[in-house]
Amino acid sequence: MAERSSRRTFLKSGLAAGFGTLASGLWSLLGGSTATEDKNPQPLNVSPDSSAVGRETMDMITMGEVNHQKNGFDPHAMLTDWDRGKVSTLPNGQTLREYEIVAIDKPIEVAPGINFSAWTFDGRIPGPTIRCTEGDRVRIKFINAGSHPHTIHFHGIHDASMDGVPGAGDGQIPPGESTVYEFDAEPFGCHLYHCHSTPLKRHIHKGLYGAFIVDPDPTRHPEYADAASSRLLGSRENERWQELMMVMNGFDTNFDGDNEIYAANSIAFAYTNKPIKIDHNRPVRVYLINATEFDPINSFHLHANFFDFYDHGTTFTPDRTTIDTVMMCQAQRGILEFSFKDFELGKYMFHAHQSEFAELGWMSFFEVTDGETIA
Ligand SMILES: [Cu+2]
Repeated sequence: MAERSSRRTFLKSGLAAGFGTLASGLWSLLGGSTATEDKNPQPLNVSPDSSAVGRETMDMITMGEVNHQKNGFDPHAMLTDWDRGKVSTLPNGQTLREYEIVAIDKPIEVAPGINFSAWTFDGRIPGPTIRCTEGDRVRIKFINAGSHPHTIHFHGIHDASMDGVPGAGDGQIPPGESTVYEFDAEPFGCHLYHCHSTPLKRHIHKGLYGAFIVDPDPTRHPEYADAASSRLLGSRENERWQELMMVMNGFDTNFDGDNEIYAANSIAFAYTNKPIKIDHNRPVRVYLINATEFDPINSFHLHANFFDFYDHGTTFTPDRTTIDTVMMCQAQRGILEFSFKDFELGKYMFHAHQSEFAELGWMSFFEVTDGETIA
């Protein structure tokens, strides 16, 4: 109860102080009453007629806009900005992908008016979405321009010296220094990377994580060639898919060891304020990763539709079929596949099905269209 009341106290004090403008009507959405009924005890400091997004939407989200330009990244662009690295071919014929990632301390506006003193990879949370193909050589120069020692630990198969943890290889990289991590990309799947400096939970919750996606090489999987090709970025079979990257995360904005803001890709209600356009003619594939600190699990729930789920993305046949909710511990991830073919066009909600997380920012919409898409 102490945790819960501290989060609510944060919201109420934020509203009172005027720096936070979180509306709280989502309780009503999930609980079946409306925000303006007397029985709803939550504060609501908004004028119902003042928003372009409509009263029902406004009742459950923050007011105002995050300055994405100042943040230096846009949560919509982030859905599809695969970083392929600098590509060349090694003498043995292997594809080499080279990256340079810089750790930078930087304030990030995670909800309108709420700035979080983040530690970032390349000035963004999540960091760059590294996307390569199974068997590629990946070489990452890591420069620590931050104020604390950091590492990059990749989830994947690699040598001990490349693991990016204290006590192995170069260990923690002090401010002003750099190192190189190099390995073959395997196994194929939906993975992540994150800082592994101590104290670990501080370094992760500050924002030092990102997606590491390894597409399967179809020539290695002749028995699943079609499925493998459909995941291989740039292939003809992949073109029809609408692929999106989402990292579920949270932010402890008042240093109480608990999150006050939740989101997919960091910015509270970004995909409610501006729904993600999806073409109903093409299937959707979401690379979903849980990087949430402090809370044991996070989850993804899709409305009015169901999806297939590939845990860790390391298989060609789904682990679970026809589900509408998946839960994940920290660092768990997977691939979701679904389609809105033959569905009514319109807005379809998706969010954490921990209602509290949804109320605090992890609430989103797909806008299903006839031809318009973000991907
Ligand atoms: Cu760190």
